[in-house]
Amino acid sequence: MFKDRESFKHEYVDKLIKSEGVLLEEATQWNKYVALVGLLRETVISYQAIAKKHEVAAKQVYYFSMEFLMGRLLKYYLINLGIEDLVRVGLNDLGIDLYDLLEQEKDPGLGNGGLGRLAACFMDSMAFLGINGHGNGIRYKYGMFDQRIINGYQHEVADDWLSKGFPWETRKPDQAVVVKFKGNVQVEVLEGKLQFKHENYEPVIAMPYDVPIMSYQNTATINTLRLWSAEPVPLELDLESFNRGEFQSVSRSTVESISYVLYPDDSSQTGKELRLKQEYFFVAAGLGSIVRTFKEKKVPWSDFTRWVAIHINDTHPTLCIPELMRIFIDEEGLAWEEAWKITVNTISFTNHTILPEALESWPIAMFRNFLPRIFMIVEEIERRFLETLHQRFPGEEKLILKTRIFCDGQVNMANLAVIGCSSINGVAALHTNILVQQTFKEFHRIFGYKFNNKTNGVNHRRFLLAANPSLSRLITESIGPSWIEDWSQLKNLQAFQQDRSFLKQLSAVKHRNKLQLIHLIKEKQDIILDPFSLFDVQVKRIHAYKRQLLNVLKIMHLYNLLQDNPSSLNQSYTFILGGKAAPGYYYAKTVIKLIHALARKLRQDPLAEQYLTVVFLENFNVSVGEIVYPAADVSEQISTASKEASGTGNMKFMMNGAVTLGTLDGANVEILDSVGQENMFVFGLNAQEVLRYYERQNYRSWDIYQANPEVHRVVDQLINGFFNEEQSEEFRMIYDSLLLYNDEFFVLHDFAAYIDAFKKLREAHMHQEKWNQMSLINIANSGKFSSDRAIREYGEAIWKV
Ligand code: B1H
Repeated sequence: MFKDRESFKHEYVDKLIKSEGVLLEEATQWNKYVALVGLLRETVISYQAIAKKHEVAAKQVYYFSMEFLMGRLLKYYLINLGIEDLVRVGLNDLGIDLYDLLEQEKDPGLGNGGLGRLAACFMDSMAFLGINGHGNGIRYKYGMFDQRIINGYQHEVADDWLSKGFPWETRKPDQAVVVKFKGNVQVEVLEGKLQFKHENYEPVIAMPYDVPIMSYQNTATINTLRLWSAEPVPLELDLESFNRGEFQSVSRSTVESISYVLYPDDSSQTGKELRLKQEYFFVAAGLGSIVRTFKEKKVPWSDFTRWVAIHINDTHPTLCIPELMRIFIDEEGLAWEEAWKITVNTISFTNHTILPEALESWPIAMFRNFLPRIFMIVEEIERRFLETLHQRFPGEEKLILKTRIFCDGQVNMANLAVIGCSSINGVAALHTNILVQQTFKEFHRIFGYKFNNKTNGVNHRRFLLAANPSLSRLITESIGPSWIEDWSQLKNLQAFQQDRSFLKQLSAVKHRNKLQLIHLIKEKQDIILDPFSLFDVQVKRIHAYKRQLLNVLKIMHLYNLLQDNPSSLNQSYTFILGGKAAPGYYYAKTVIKLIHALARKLRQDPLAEQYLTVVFLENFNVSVGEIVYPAADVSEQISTASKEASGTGNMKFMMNGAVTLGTLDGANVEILDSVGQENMFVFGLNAQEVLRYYERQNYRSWDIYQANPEVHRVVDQLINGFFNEEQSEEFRMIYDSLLLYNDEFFVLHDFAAYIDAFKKLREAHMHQEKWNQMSLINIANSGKFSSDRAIREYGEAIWKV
């Protein structure tokens, strides 16, 4: 790459001239940023070219996901290439501050939350471990909206992230794919075989944009994230085929709407037409390009599974199953049985949620209209599936009802996915157990061998090495640098448990990171925080099951304690909450307003102000997360047990030394296994208890409200003018959710246990050294939650690479 600083400077100035057409003196910050990215991208893709030349033929993994929350790439790639210092100093010589260029970069928000960020972490770990693993997704023109808070209310602003271009991507017109919607299917018999001809369809050009993926110091494996953009068919082609009556013309705007915007709701599905179009669009495009590449190998179709693994990230890409069948049968002339065998063995599936409102289904009429040929194939898949069911489980009507694909006028995507894949995994041990015992219990009887667990992981090089340089330095000074490439080495930090000087340094690091977060909040929101206060953080999407409300009620309770006895708190607490609400999710938006109302109330009370501060972090995203995780003392992971499939923020906090206050939900259970009871604050109902309540319907929130005066008091304060005398009805909906609608998420049930756990936490925090030990033990045991561990498991057990 760059031999030394001088050669970097030379190449950089040259790049500015050749690609941006400006001399250094004339260049804008944007020019300077684009030139630097251009240099790095060229470097990375030249490694890719070299790697391809030397590559021994290897199996390719394709990770299909509607979402990839990549985060900013520039700083991360400088670290991965090992040239951060060289570039910083070189730019400095040229009068450029690297920090300014880093700030030019947009954070591509092509995802909602955990599911999209998991896909990004997995891309890194595949490249790190030398797996040829490529991402396949959608290049949304508008990503996740920007959140603005005005007067305590969330407003959504379109995320025009491509306005000036995205310099990491390369458009590949030679690799475009035509995707066909609607129309009708003609069936003919040719040489004794059925032939299916799709006519009068609406064609869309899928245009790929490739982003090279390189991980830490591994120049031998450069993978590709391929994102598809929808474009109209070129006019020449259009006229020609149009005259032949082969297909229908579609307006430019109808076509472009397909890749126009990310659906910003990660917890409910509306069955909207456009979403179904998006799903088929990126599935058909991706498979078209995979099959094209495979055919260049000139090996028989029976070898497909040896060379290709396709993974579907939740059910959103489930159409991979019928689409691969369509390609094999209609385009390549395979028989059904052979096509089915290859398809099932090639595809694997991860489930990310058991929330019923998030499980995907499509009205049959809509499905048939948009995808007539795919519909026929899904019908045939179900026909054959039911045939085997009747043989294996005669007379078991309930089994059939729960596993069939077409039911109540809907196409059930999860059932299609389970039937058409070879592996189904949950994302944490508890979640997988619930899948097997509840959600898919009938399927478990039929396909028990398909089910397995792969506990999530996060990229510790992004969320520890890159996001927390102070802590990384301390770790490397103590145990050497091998932890960067080998997560299991973090365990060696345990040896420093009794090392006073180490523990002091650990708390100094935390202090420094708090100052950084304080700086950010001052700049962005003009709020000043106290670095000596305990930072208690809950950042994640706003959702009833994640129970931001429980956190709010806890803070209100602390306020009440203070009112009753001004010396009841002997230290200052800062509660930081952040996250986006889906635009149509009125309850979640009301919770955001409630958090702001509470923040104001505390600010206006001179006594409370000394002890309790609430801040709502505006526009939480990957970049903000990278500042927040390293600064947290306490990680709030308080979802109703059984509801959070895994959680991944919990892991990011843990590896940055925050202590978890949480329920036994998702991966919290495994965090507890790793650190032990003494190093985590656990409370509340467990999953079994929650599920039993649902089953027996014998929970009465009213009884708790009546029995517990502290609960009674905070619940009343939601509507008695405590926040605002004029608008005491503002939070009626939240009040009603707790009492009138019987508190679906057991907020009142868990309140007392939560307060109690927080009290223990407060006491623990008073012993500074003890607290620092807890923090250390969390870091030392976080290695298991690296996505390197998760991807190694996927590679070995599922993809067979
Ligand atoms: C998760 C989603 C999700 N589970 C629907 N399900 C979406 C569902 O746009 N949609 O329609 C988008 C996303 N996301 C999360 O996945 C879980 O809630 C987390 O617990 C888990 O950690 C994460 C990664 O596995």
